[in-house]
Amino acid sequence: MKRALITGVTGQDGMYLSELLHGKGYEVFGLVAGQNNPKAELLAKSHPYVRIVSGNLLDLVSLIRAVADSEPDEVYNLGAVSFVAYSWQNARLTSDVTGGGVLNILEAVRFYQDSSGKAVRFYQASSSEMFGKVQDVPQRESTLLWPRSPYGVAKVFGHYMTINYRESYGMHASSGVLFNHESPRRGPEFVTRKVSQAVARITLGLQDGIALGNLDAKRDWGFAGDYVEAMWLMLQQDEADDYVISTGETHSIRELLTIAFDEVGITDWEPLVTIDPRFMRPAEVDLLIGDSTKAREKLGWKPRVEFDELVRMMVRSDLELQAAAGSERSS
Ligand code: F7E
Repeated sequence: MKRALITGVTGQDGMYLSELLHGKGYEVFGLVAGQNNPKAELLAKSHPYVRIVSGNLLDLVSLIRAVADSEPDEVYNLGAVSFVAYSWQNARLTSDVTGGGVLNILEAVRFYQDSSGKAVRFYQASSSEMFGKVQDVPQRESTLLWPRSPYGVAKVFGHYMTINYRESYGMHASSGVLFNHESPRRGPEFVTRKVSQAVARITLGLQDGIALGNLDAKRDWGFAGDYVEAMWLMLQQDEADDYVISTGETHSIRELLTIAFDEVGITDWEPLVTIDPRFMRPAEVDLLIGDSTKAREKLGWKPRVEFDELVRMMVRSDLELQAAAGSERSS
């Protein structure tokens, strides 16, 4: 039975990856930070097979212990401060966790490999945010990185550190440059879920409208369930490498709104949306569209869920959640 340790296990990707690995017969360990963390309690209920290990990406000693205790064959580093807008207000913390945390977990893995003699395969969750002010369209593995947020800068650090550990120590360390990936489990601070939740609440008469920032930004949005499969495939290759994971399609926030409102039969959505400068970013990433040819050819990976289907799935899920919360409120 293979063993995997996942950091960021309580997040959207951590949950999908746990399910995938559990389905493949892995023993899954999940790193959870903090004392009495409510997310750990929720995870224990929804994913009882995940063995929770206490540790924090900021605390190298805790990581050394977590890796030694879980004796992993594979380590997936998904933990990060991941909300781009928040990273300007918390630039130091974002740099430490999202950037420095990668160095800490790499060191913990290297220490474990050296002391136990067991080879460990490592996955780093890199991000399309690293492309920032894009230097190629579409973006691929060789595209020059030009991050536009403290989050993007921190991810670049982690990305190159992963490559450096591969080249310096021969570690099987791969970096997945994942473009935006969403699902009904996405946090409500991200734009897709913010929209799907608002559309559901507007439909049920719980909210009048939605305040957003830049409606013209374009993203390459895929389904998180498809993307965790790419993470696993990277670690099954003989050679570690870096891969762009994307759909190859780009859509604006306006298109997202059109589909989300269409799902509930609203075609004229403009009166329901206000532009609020609070949601504008100090520097925007205007256009992301990825070229995942390498992953398709070498990993045999391809996305299954289309953008239209993804948005509708999220709206339907939020309608159910909001309706269930409503009936609880009235009972
Ligand atoms: O923003 C625009 C916003 O916060 C998408 C993270 O998973 O993907 C994600 O980063 C776009 C931006 O995701 C609102 O300005 C407009 O252009 O959903 P988001 P993100 O910043 O692209 C990458 C790959 C990651 O690695 C990150 O961890 O939508 N936008 N109005 C808005 N965005 C938000 N959140 N809220 C708004 O009201």
